[in-house]
Amino acid sequence: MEECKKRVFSAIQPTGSITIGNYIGAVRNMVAMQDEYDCLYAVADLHSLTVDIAPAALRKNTLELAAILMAAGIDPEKSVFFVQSQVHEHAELGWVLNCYAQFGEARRMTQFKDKSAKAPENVNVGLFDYPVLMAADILLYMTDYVPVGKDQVQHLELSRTIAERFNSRNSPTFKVPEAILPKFGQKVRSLSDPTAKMSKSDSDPNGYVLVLDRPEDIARKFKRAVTDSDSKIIYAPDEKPGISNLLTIYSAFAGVDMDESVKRFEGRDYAYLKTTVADAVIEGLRPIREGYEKLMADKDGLLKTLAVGAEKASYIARRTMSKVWRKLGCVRP
Ligand code: ATP
Ligand code: LTN
Repeated sequence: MEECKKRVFSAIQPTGSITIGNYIGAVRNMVAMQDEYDCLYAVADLHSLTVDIAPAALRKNTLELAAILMAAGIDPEKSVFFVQSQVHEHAELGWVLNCYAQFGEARRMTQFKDKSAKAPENVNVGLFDYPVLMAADILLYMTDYVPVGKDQVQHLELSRTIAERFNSRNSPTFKVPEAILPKFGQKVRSLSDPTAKMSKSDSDPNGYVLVLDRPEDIARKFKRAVTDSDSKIIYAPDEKPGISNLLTIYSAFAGVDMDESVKRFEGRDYAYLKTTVADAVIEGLRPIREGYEKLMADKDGLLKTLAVGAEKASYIARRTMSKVWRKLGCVRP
């Protein structure tokens, strides 16, 4: 009998184009897990509605992100790959789980505090509720593992709390999921402020490198990267966050471990480090850019692939929801 594979779910919101932080922190693990696990991956467009995004931008970003993820190695033949809003059960379970999340728990989420401080003019209820919808995404598929970067760990903890609460108030229904973090690169830092996370919503575009950035822009951003005053190239995230960040990015793109990275830069200066890291990133991103262009040239094909994915995801989602409605006492024919 074939052993039942563990299930993996993750999603990325199409709020903007993805950075090498997203790539190193989440996408690489998502790609790597496809061979061993039963994976479902989504473009989380409902989550993007929590920011003020124009319809044309959401449409464009959704297709663009889907193409980037596929070009980066998410394979719709191996994994179920879809757009979140095409599977209506996400919103339905989101509502149900609202009633299993406490106001005080959601209020403690640091992402909510950060994002509401950054955009005080639009602190909508969706922004507050964001982690509950994320819990719905995960629990809907009886997920075992969730590959994410470090900033999502607190949300994962809330998903676990919600699952446990539902299971104990009703009866065992949901799997209690676990976060999977990469060995290194859990928090890739901004190139212009290495104390902060690299983030695509940073107001300073020199802080992040986008997967689709042009080679000359990548080279320029690394050249300007903030380092520190001495000239030692060692991995010491607390004392030398800028240099350690460059080494982390290098390790990820050159495909070598940290010891090997540090060895390669022994006796070299910062200028050499910056150009070598930039070259590795440019080379590593080249096939993704090329794959992306090809996929975007056939938008109908892309839409069809996503529709097939949504159909497969719906099959699992429907079964979970019929269990949930029954357990809750919502009457069904
Ligand atoms: P925003 O800047 O709009 O908050 P973001 O760049 O943080 O967005 P998300 O869509 O929130 O990106 O994140 C997608 C995935 O990438 C998540 O799993 C997240 O943990 C991971 N991630 C985001 N930024 C980083 C980073 N700097 N280092 C490592 N992982 C990251
Ligand atoms: N909130 C996540 C995106 C996301 C997600 C998920 C990640 C939405 N639903 C479910 C893992 C599992 C983010 O990275 N900003």
